[in-house]
Amino acid sequence: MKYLDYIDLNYKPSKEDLVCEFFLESFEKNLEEVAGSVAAESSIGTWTETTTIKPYVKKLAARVFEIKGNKVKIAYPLDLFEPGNIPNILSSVAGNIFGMKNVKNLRLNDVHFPEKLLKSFKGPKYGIPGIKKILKIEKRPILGTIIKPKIGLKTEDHAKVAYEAWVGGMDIVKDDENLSSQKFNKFENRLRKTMKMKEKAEKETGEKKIYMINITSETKEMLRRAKIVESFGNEYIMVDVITTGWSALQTLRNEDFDLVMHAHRAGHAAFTKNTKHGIAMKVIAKLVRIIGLDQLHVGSIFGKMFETRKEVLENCKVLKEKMLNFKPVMPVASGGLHPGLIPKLIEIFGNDVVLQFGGGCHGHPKGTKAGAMAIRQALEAYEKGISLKEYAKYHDELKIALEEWGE
Ligand code: CAP
Ligand code: MG
Repeated sequence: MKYLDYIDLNYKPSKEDLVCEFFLESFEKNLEEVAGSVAAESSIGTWTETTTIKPYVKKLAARVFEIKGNKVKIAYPLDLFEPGNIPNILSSVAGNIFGMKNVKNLRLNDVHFPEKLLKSFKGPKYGIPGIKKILKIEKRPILGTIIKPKIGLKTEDHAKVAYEAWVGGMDIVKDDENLSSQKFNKFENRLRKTMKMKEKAEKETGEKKIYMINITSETKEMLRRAKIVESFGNEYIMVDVITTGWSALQTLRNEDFDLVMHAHRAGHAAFTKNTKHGIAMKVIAKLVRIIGLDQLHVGSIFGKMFETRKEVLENCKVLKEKMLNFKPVMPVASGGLHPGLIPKLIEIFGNDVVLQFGGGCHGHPKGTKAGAMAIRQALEAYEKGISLKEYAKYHDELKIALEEWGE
């Protein structure tokens, strides 16, 4: 088959096809042929015809069925893929094609998975309903902080900062993405000491508190760490999904731990940020949901990261829209957030969101507990329909936060 043989603009994908939407730019005026080369290379073809091709193999050829400007849609027969195998699917539709010489730019903007393929994956164990039940929080956003400095604190200092954040009003305290089990803060020791502080904070506040410990490591070690967390009766783990990889996540999910899994996406911007080349974050969000993690960073619009409101809302949409019988995944807004942004954040995200404040909690001039109090006060003000400025008149911690970071 020649590249142009992979084009069939009259083809109507069947409901069993996997359909990919690409942005494609070619160097010359041969976009159709380059689209054909993408379909070939991501299914059964290569740069030249081969004598070994059989008529029955052609049934597995991908087909370019729509080209509108630089938007190209390609349909893939279901049998091209192994059920239950995310790495395999990506090795076709997000593999060699990004590196082909005739492709100037290529971005995988969306993937529509057929139900038959979705059925071979677990989906989230808890998702939004399960998380709200565990946290006993029904009608407000969940408030979280990330221990700062990102790494470096000794275990006892880490646990103390966590305690201050919990008693100040945070629901969740999480490890940062690059904390694992470095010599200054070993995993088991951190778990033990921080859990003790969690129990202390729960007693003092009468509120459910959550510790999201980072288990990111080699897969077997991750399973070992998850088992320890589960044995301590902790409810959550966090894992860096990009750096650990799809196969490790499937292994983790297949263990069916009684643990809510928080997906940190450190590294995603290496291929999601460029709108002309790479893979869109909404595709990553779909993969995380299909494999079955329970909450995922989606961008924060107002903070320090790059994503636009449109992109962030698209990420939220794929986490919550109907997808087989998969539970919706809780979006996490994080990165450069502070108490003054809370009304705007809730206006956009609604209540089904985790709002996370790292520097915006531990950077408060009066310290972590005051930072957490300011965040909680900003939420209270919003819930009471009072402006932050007005509420700050009677709440010093919020007043100082607004002076420090504004709204
Ligand atoms: C936020 C954070 C998160 C980012 C990740 C950080 O801290 O802990 O990792 O939110 O980005 O290390 O930057 P700050 P995203 O609150 O101090 O910014 O959520 O976009 O994946
Ligand atoms: Mg971080």
